[in-house]
Parts: sequence; structure tokens; C-alpha cells
Amino acid sequence: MPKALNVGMIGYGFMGRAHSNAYRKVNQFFKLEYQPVLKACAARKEDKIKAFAENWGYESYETDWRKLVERDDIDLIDIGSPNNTHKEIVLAAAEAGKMILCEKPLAMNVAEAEEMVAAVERAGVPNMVWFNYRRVPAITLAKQLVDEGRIGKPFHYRALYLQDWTIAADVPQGGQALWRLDASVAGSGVTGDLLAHSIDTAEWLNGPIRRVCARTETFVKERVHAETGKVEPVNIDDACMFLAEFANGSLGTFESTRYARGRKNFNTFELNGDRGSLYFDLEDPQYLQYFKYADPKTGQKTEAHLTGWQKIHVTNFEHPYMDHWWVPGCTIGYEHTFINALADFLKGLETGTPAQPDFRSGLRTQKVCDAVLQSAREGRWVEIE
Ligand code: SOE
Repeated sequence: MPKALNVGMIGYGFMGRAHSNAYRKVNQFFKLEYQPVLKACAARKEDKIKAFAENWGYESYETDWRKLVERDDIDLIDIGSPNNTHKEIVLAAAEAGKMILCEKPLAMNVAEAEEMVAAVERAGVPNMVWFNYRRVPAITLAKQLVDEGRIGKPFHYRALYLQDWTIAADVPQGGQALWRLDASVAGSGVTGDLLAHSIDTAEWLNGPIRRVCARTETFVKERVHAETGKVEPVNIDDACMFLAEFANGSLGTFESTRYARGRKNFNTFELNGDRGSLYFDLEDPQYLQYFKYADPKTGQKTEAHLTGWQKIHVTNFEHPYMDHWWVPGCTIGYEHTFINALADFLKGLETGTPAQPDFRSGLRTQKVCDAVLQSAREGRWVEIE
């Protein structure tokens, strides 16, 4: 029997759109008991939220998120609003017994994330953080290959997350979209916004990071604030590089910036082990590259004249998620990662095995982000519990 799940969406920006699209499409492509209904959305600016509600087919809207959270006809609160709003909404929504899906990063810092985890666990409400890149089929396939032992003993993990949209010094900080440049709203710069994705993926594939040593830089020191109209100091990290030691003994390097001219959403990783290597690049998202040195089961080495990187086109029915989409060779894109993630969340409600990453897992990523920022401030290695 289908079960209606009434969604209350908070926020109407990039993520409000990405998540709304997922709610609209998920039942068309995945067979699920739960059927999201776009019940209501909320944001302060009435003209914007009204237009958003009309565009996506929400039945109603509110101009105060608290009203949405209090409504009896809402089962699930989705948080797509800026980072400094996440905690308060989560605490209220958990108290009201709502399921919660929260955009990444979970919080502004570890202290907030801890309160949020305690709130959802106390209330016993299902929860998930939208780390959507885990649901790129090629990245999910990478996880499968690691779990099958194809990489063997890992030595190196190398991640880059590069963009170029803040190079111009006249880009303001603050306000819609540009709140990511205002530390009081975003919490941090590339560390929380971009490296949080890289860290989530890295720990999923290669296990926990034990300690980090980081260096950050803010290239443009002052920017006009879109809300005050005044030139104000920039307090976010424009770039961040860090070294990591993983609990499994492998070494990691992570680099992120919004000053890599020509790079738009260049999110890559490479994992090297004694039996093989993996490489992924989000600007070529249909492919996972795999180097097979030896078979995981027999230990048999690939014949020398046949070694080389395989570029796997991840579109077969046998590949993660792909049996829900088109026919082999036909690709899916960015928006489908959110649909895949939502399908996993809804399946988790059905089976009783919660989908990951939940808030506790989001807290773990937050701990690594905070350790990275602390290390950059103090110029030393920082351990992560
Ligand atoms: C920043 O530009 C951003 O939109 C991030 O906030 C998203 O999480 C990332 O997926 C794309 O880039």
C-alpha cells in the first residue's frame, strides 16, 4: 500500500530546487512504499517562495519556517536554507517529531552538530544529510570495488575539489547565493562547502581519518557585503590544503579552492592500493577508472602486457542505480544523485535499515572539517577522536 509522505521544504535556492526535483521524480523511477507529496514550502521572502511553490507544485507556502514545522500535515522537514539556519530548524523539527533531511554541511561547527545529533536521536526521527555525491553511480561502484577487496591494502588517497567563481574581487559577500562567502552564515569557506563532500566520500571509501595538518588562505581580504552595502572583512577560507593520516595507515592529500581558473565543479579522487587503483572525476561523471594489478580472490596478477587503466562506463543495468534509469549507454546527471539519495532514504524507512549518511555520520565529517580549520589556525597536526 502506498503511503503518502508530506514534505515541508525550507529554502528555495539551488538546493531547494535540487531536492524538490527529487521528491517529484523519485516514485516514477523507484518502486517504493512511501510517496512524497509536495505539501508546503517556507522562506521569508513572500514573492520568492510563492513563485517557488507555483513552479514546483507545492500546495501551500509559509513565510516563517516555524509555522511549517508546527503544521500537523507535515511529516518530513527538508532543510535547503543556509548553514546558519540548520541547527535551530533541526531542534524544532525533531521536537515536533518530523523526519529531517538536511543539506550539507550538517552544521556550522561540531558543537552545533552534536546538539543536532542528540535532538534527532532523542526524538527517534529518521534523518539524513544530503551528501549527494555518494549517489553518483560511479562513486557507489568505487565503494563496491573497495568492499570487494579490489584495491587491497590502501596506500594513498588524493582528493581535489576545485572551482573558480570567486576570483573577481568585486563579487560581493552575503545575500542569496553569495552567503557562502560570509563566514557568519556559512561557518567556513571551501572547507565546509566543498571539502565536506570530499571528506564524506573519502571516509566512506577509505575509513576514518585519524589526524590532519592544514593550511588555508583568504585571497580577497575584503568584499562589499550585499546586505549592508559596506566593505567588510572576508572571514572564510578561499582555499584549503591538508594532509591526512587514515586509521588504515594510508596517507591522504586534500586540496580545495574557488580560485582555480577554468575549474567549475572539479571534484576528483584517486585511491591507490597494492592490488589496484581507482580514479573518479565529477566533470567526467559517467566513468570510473580502475587499474587492476591483481585479482582479489586468487591473488593472480594481471598479465603484464594486459595491464592498464580501464575506463568503466557506468551505465549498465548491473551498475549501482542504473537499472532504475535508461538502457546501457544512456547516461544520467547531477540531479539524479539527489533522486538516488532520496530513494535510498525512503527504502530505509520501508526496511527499517536507515540510509546513510545520517546526522551522526554528518557529525563525523564536521569533526574532520573543524580539525582541519583548527590545524590551519594553529599550524600543527590535529587529532580527530
Ligand atoms: C558551491 O558552489 C556548491 O554549490 C556547493 O555548495 C555544493 O554542495 C556543490 O555540490 C557544488 O558547489
